[in-house]
Amino acid sequence: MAAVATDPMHQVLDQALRSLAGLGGNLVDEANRIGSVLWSPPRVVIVGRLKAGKSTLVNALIGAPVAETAALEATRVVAVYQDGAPSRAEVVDVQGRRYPVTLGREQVTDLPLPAEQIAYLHRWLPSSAIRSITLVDTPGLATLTTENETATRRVLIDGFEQTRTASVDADAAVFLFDSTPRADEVSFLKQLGFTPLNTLGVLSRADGFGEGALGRRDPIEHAATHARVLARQLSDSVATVVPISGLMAQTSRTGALTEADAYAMTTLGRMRPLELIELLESDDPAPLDPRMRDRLLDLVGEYGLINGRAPAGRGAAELNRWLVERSGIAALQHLMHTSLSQFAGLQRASRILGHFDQLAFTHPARDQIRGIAQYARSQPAMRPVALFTDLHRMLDADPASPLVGDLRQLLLGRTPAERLGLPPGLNRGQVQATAAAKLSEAHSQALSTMTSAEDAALVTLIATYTDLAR
Ligand SMILES: Nc1nc2c(ncn2[C@@H]2O[C@H](COP(=O)(O)OP(=O)(O)OP(=O)(O)O)[C@@H](O)[C@H]2O)c(=O)[nH]1
Ligand SMILES: [Mg+2]
Repeated sequence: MAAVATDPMHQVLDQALRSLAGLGGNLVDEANRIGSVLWSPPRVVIVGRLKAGKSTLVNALIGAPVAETAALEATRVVAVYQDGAPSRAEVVDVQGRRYPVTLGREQVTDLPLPAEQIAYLHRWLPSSAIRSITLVDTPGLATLTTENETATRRVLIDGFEQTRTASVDADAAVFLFDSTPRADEVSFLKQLGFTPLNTLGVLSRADGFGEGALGRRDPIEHAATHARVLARQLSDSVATVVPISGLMAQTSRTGALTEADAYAMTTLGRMRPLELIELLESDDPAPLDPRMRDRLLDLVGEYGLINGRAPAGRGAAELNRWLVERSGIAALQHLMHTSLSQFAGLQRASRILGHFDQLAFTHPARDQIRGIAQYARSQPAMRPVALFTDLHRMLDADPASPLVGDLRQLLLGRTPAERLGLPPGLNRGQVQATAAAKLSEAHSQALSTMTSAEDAALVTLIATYTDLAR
């Protein structure tokens, strides 16, 4: 992955792994194992309630109908979708053993093991859409289907009924809900161990939000407004909330729509929405035949049929463009490839340094290993990793601490002023004065810390404010 080789953080970690391998013995294998994590794209797991639209969204993001979606059939196993050729799949059992799987056209239809023995399905397909992010689809969370929930927990939550070999090692999450998430869903999300910076909320099924396609408000506009409310309510758990119609995104991004579909939609003319839906629900939906009616509802849903007739009049390409635009998928993809990837990278780097610590704990060469990790941590390029690791620990130890807000701001800000939570337009001296004030505050706080997380956070904050005050 030469594209990221120039990233200074990767360079520091790569150098540390070379030093680790240089110690010889089994550390060569360990370094290679950790290195393969370092150089693979971040893994983003899609989680949420049963039938929230997770697999539909996965297909939309990949641009191919690889994940099974259905009103009745639930996703039964965790599935990792990774760019790679040839198109193939393996099943990984709970012991980490791999078994080849035969593919149907695009989807996996037969599993070689009973679902409860499977940790996850590993699917490779050549697709540029997943070249820089690997996607992980999961069975939905629901109190009624505990076996599905167990499958998701097993590979995502450290130490939950699993060996490390069978973990998918996700670096970030997309959390899907089609209304306000339930408390048990939010608590599940917290157990996954991501920070709000590497977790995106998605308000799914935006095309049916509120009163739906026949309601007084446009459901997609309504969903957008509600997403902003949810983003504030869930700010402890997610970076933001993006409204999405996964269905419209899937149809438009997988190329499912044909010119005949667009033409069939135009034959519905300018009928009023309620009349149109009544017609679609009748036994004889002429001018459509029942098969075309079912197909169109599957492809674009009620909202798409009512509102897509005008763009459909300009042909399938225009209808497709309209579906992409209304679906909200571009905004989600943008966030996934910018901030979510960035913070996924920090979580992964933090985990890699954690591997060094674990090795140092058990290995005879512990002093050398500890020295390598310490040297890596002291490099300026690793400062964001330290801030992120401290944020992570503080969220566990004391989420209400004011240090949480400081760490978060330092990670999110792009300019020194932003990082200190200052408004734009201040001069350099004012920014430096604020950093100096924060620095002396951190020094005095460091005299009376309550937890080791706070101790560590203040060390990082002092180093960071010292740089900013200079
Ligand atoms: N109208 C509409 N329907 C959707 C949308 N997303 C998904 N659906 C439908 O909802 C049903 C379930 O979608 P899936 O993508 O399989 O949901 P899931 O979250 O993967 O479900 P499980 O794996 O069973 O938890 C399917 O019939 C989809 O066509 C959407 O944005 N709008
Ligand atoms: Mg599914």
